[in-house]
Amino acid sequence: MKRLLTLAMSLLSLSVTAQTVASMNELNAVQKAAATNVKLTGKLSTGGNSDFRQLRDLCYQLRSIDLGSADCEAIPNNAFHSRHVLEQVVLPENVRSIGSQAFFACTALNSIELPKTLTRVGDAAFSGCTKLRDITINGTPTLGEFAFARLSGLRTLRVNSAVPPVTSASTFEGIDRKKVKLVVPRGSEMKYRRAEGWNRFFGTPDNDNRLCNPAEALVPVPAHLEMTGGNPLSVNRLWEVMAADGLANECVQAERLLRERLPKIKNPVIAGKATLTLGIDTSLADDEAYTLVVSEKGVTIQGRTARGVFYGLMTFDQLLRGNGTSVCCESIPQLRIADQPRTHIRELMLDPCRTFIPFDELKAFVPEMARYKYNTIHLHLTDDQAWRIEIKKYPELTAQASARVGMDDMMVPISGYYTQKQMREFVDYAAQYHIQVVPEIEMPGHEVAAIHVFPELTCGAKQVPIRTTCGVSNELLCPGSEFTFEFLGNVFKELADIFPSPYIHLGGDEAGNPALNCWTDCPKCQALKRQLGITTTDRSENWRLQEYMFNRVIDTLRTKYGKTPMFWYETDFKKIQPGCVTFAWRHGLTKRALEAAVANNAKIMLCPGEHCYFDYPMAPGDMPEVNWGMPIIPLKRTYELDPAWGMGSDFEQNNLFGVAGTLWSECINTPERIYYQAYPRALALAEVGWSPVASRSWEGFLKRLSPVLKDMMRRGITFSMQY
Ligand code: TNX
Repeated sequence: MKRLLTLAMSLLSLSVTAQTVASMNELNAVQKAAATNVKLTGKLSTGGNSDFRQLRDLCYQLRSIDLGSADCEAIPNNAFHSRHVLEQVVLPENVRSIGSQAFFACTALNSIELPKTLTRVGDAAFSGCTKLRDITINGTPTLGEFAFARLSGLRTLRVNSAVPPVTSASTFEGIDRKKVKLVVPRGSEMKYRRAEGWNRFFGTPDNDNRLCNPAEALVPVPAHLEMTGGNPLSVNRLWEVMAADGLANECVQAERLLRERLPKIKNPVIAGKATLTLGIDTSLADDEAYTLVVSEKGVTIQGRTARGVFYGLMTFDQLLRGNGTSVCCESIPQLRIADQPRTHIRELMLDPCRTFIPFDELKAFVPEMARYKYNTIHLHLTDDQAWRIEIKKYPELTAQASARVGMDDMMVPISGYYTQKQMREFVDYAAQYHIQVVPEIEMPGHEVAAIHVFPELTCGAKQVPIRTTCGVSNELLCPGSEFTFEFLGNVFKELADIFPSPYIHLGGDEAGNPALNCWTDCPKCQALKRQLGITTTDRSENWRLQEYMFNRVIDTLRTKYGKTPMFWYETDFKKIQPGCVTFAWRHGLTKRALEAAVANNAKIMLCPGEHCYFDYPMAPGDMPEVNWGMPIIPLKRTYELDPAWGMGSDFEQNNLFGVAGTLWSECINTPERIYYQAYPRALALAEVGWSPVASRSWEGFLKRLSPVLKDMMRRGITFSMQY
């Protein structure tokens, strides 16, 4: 009765306040941003800036959506991906399919009724809807993998079909059968009891994950894997971790992963303990190298350093995961792995400026990267749209430039910054996973947020608003003003103290290409040009000024703080200061960036746009459906990256610094969507950066990818499925 009353009241409030329109194009931008209840009555569009994309990305306050009288046969993939405030949905009466991840992590959704017309619910469609209490299925749709996984709040599942809908074994992954009431038509219980997937509600289903096949379990693929024969190691035993001196952190990590994979061992299935031995072997050739031996009695991991031991543990974790059809396999064959990385910096770059990443979400990103042996996280802390790091000397920066409304067409409030205390905590946390944190402060472009707070940082001390759109701004830091150097010096002083990494990234991108004229008429810049003897007027002078600016800052960083500066390479940077690291990022210009690195004897990071820009869609129609004209980067393209770019072994030894994937966030509007953009391409890049060519193959990768992705789905990590 009480529920009926609540339902009636909520329907009443819906009818009173709902914006009722045929299509989203009838609402203006403000109405979309303000909408909490929307009822659509027309034929719904599904491609590009569709009704669904607008509902998801422009109506950020949307709590209820009524499509009951709309015409729509297919709810698209990702239709309401990670909409955390969406509580109620009425589906169209003629709907036939719900796309993959359509309601992924709609954490406020409270009930759903699937109409009779429905024939398919896509993979992970409702995964992670933790408040979903009631599901009613009226027809017999096929239910995809993990479609109703991780529904910790589920209490009633009502299926009004005497024939059990076809499910996969993973459809109800994580269901707590003591808490969920399955209601099926009288007389059909036996059929449900026997049907795959549904049998989860009646007992523990059989385990398909028996003997791990190491050849199909590991990403990145190891350099050497040898099967040594004999009886496999049974893993359902009590494990004891024995760690050598100096490996306290790895011991903790080992215990954690054993707890995660083997949570239910109360009475070990096999008598006798298994031992995980962690040790140091200084004869190994590389600081990140390790060996891993599986015997009948346990596992021994040795690294040249703690880092190597940690990577051995990440490999062990994947062996335990086996084929991914359950949390853990039952046994691992005896084997020996000898492994070490091809490149020494394997990085993902996060951009909390365009869209802020809350601190806890930022931390959560770390363990996932570590699984695939990434060792660097690059934080893009300032840009035109925000300043995201507390600077004690200039508290105005975060006070005045960390909150705005709007990112392109999304009229969303975006605010937040990291305190220095948080960043220190983050550095320590990441270090437990052997991940270093490299901070980036942009100069001289992409710095409007700082200029907004201190107009004297730019030529003519112009007052400029914080930018709310993507693209490039004309306001640059003024190289002719001493305040610019004083400001940067003070900021870098604090950064150098917070971040122990030997590297600091100085930005340097897009401050002259496309050509900007900020410095042309500025009297201070003109005076500086005279002083430096620069007489050209073809804009090459801009690059000379930039060089002057970089040289001064680079000198400060190196001599005062002992840091190695990094910057985004632009082809007009003819001279690279000795010891700096450049980043090859621009589409089509990688070769020129590499040649410049060789000519200057500099190190270079490979993150070419055509392979490594994970903010771009992975397939046509994939998220982000609306963007500034991003090219598509398929998974295979990422996998095909040759980190040496055909430049030979001298280049690889002397110049190649590592590989990086970027996650610029103009179009990434929830933390979950960072993972969606990153994975599975970040898995391909992890292998590009770690594995020797001889071990790699696209076909092999695809086979090895499958258990990784199953494991991610089980753990509630989202990724693009359109590869
Ligand atoms: C260019 S990549 C930029 C960023 C944008 C990105 C979008 C780079 C060094 N600069 O400011 O976010 O394109 O993909």
